[in-house]
Amino acid sequence: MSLENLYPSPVFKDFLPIEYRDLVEHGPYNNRNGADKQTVKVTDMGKFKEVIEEHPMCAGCAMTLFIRLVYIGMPNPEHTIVVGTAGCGRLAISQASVPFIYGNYGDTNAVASGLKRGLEVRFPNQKKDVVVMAGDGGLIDIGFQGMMHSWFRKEKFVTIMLDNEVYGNTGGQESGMTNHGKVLKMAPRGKFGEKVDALGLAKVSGVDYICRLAPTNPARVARTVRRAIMVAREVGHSYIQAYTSCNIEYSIPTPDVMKDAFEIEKERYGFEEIISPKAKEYLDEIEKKAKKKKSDK
Ligand SMILES: Cc1ncc(C[n+]2csc(CCOP(=O)(O)OP(=O)(O)O)c2C)c(N)n1
Ligand code: SF4
Repeated sequence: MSLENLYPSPVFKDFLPIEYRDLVEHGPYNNRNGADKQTVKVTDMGKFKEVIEEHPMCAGCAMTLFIRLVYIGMPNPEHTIVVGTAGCGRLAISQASVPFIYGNYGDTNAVASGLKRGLEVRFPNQKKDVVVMAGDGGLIDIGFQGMMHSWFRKEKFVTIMLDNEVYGNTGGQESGMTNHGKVLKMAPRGKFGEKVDALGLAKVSGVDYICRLAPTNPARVARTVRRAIMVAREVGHSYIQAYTSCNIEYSIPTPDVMKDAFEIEKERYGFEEIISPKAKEYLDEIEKKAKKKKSDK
């Protein structure tokens, strides 16, 4: 997509549905203040039209909040393509006005590798960002081989794991990211093995930007996504692992979803960034430039 594709011809403008006009006039594309990137802020949520229109996920699902924040963090949503697969997240991801490719369960990182390489050839003068966003089952179990090899090859895209520590969409089977001993509807004897150390795997695979976080600090989520995308543009692969609890399969009362996120963050899911020296140098450079631009205003 590009902004030219998004803006309607003036003669059609009055006939478009209100939500489309709203997106064009009040979406992140039109909140740029002269910049070439979206400038909407998490603190302004509710005052601009988000690229996610609506979604059929469960009420209070933390994954939904996280996904909304991912789209707010994208520097150039009109030049971004999201690759996903079966699982709860795609129910919201497929409603966004950002192109979405639905890979087969397990294929996401192979699809994204080919896509990113193809986009570089087709659009040599325009950076296109590719983001894989899929569940823990889709990535650490069935998509494990594709994910690991994309990491080894340092493919220039972002992998985001929506880690609800269960197969939520199919009714509660354990995944590699479920904790040891956890009893679930379809794991009645409790998880036998340990939670896979996906951060450790990312580190030894040479992933340039790695982050683990919970959606307790919305501005930090958006900043993390921005950092991951920028590193994937210029340096190498980025991996974000987000705790996005499943209130249905973990029986978390809806009003307590954020309380749970804070507790789990404190207990075992603290914010952690692992950045390679090359990625750090690059991030320091662009973040310094951005700060200077702000102070010059
Ligand atoms: C090849 C293949 N195997 C199995 C399925 C069935 N399936 C759909 S969603 C899903 C589990 C999703 O779990 P996860 O990836 O952790 O995402 P969540 O729903 O928890 O967000 C499975 C096994 C499928 N669609 N395709
Ligand atoms: S089943 Fe769980 S992860 Fe899926 S939408 Fe519902 S609360 Fe969210």
